[in-house]
Amino acid sequence: VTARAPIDLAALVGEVRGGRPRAVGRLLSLVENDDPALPEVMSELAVSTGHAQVVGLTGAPGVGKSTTTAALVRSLRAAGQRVGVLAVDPSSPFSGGALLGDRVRMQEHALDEEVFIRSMATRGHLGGLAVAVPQALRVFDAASCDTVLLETVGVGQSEVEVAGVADVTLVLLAPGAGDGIQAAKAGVLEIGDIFVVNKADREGTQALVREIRGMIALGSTKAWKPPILLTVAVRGEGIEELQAALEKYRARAEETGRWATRRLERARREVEGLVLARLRADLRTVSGADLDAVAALVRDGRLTAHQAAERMLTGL
Ligand SMILES: Nc1nc2c(ncn2[C@@H]2O[C@H](COP(=O)(O)OP(=O)(O)OP(=O)(O)O)[C@@H](O)[C@H]2O)c(=O)[nH]1
Ligand SMILES: [Mg+2]
Repeated sequence: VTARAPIDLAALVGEVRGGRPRAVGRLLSLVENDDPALPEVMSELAVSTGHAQVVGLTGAPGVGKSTTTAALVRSLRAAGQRVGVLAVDPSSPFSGGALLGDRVRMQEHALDEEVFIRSMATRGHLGGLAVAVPQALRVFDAASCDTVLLETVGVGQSEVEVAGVADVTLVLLAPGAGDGIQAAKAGVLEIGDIFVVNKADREGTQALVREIRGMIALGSTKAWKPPILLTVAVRGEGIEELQAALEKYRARAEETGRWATRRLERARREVEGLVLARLRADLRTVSGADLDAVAALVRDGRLTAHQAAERMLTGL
């Protein structure tokens, strides 16, 4: 076993605060690999965080999330913002692969020192997405990003989970085969703070807008009525309006307390994730009971699973 070169944490954190892209990348790798130095790193970073608005983008495959992300980066940069982009792939154990296409799309921003782009895989991460993503977001935040765009890659319930770590969630839909409301997975429509009908250059846009409007009306008890915006992301159309909607959302949410409530919920989930990960890792040592031995008793019908769980938790 070769010893890892010691990391000069103070220097690294200092460089991240200064917005040095390489340092940001290095710290994100520590997050992704669940490095033992993370607790210390995070405590160093803590004072520099809390500023960035985290914007989650979700929607069916091919609806235009990456194109919209790239267009938003352009528009936010024009407004002088520093921007982070985090593409999360919860289904893949390593970075790269599926995200390659997105990297090409992001190429125009690749040399911009005020844009940080990172793709991250969370499968196999201790504590999973609920722990890894908030920590990564904190790194962008500490690097003085004003906005962090969070795109989910892959499929599954993870979309909803990722939305849970964002300050505001954009649900993207598009007219045409397979991109409309019926294509949205269960639970995704409920999490939309802002609806974006992308590919508004296509036929069926107005019908889709009516459909979304009808659906929003059903949940009209909400304090915030989600607006519906039209975009043609490939041409950058409607993106300034989308940026304005994000600003409006933040102002409103800060006013009503929704902002703070969401961040509380996010912190709660993150702490819970860390606790559960620790419990899982410590399971054998916490009670002194041996999981394998207990499992054998369950297999042989000498303990019920409930009794076994009790034994694991209490040692009795
Ligand atoms: N006509 C039209 N095509 C668009 C628009 N926006 C994006 N597209 C095209 O739709 C395709 C998919 O766009 P992406 O941005 O990769 O979609 P995505 O949601 O990120 O896709 P996944 O990451 O694979 O889920 C690309 O070929 C885009 O060029 C638009 O406004 N109008
Ligand atoms: Mg994409």
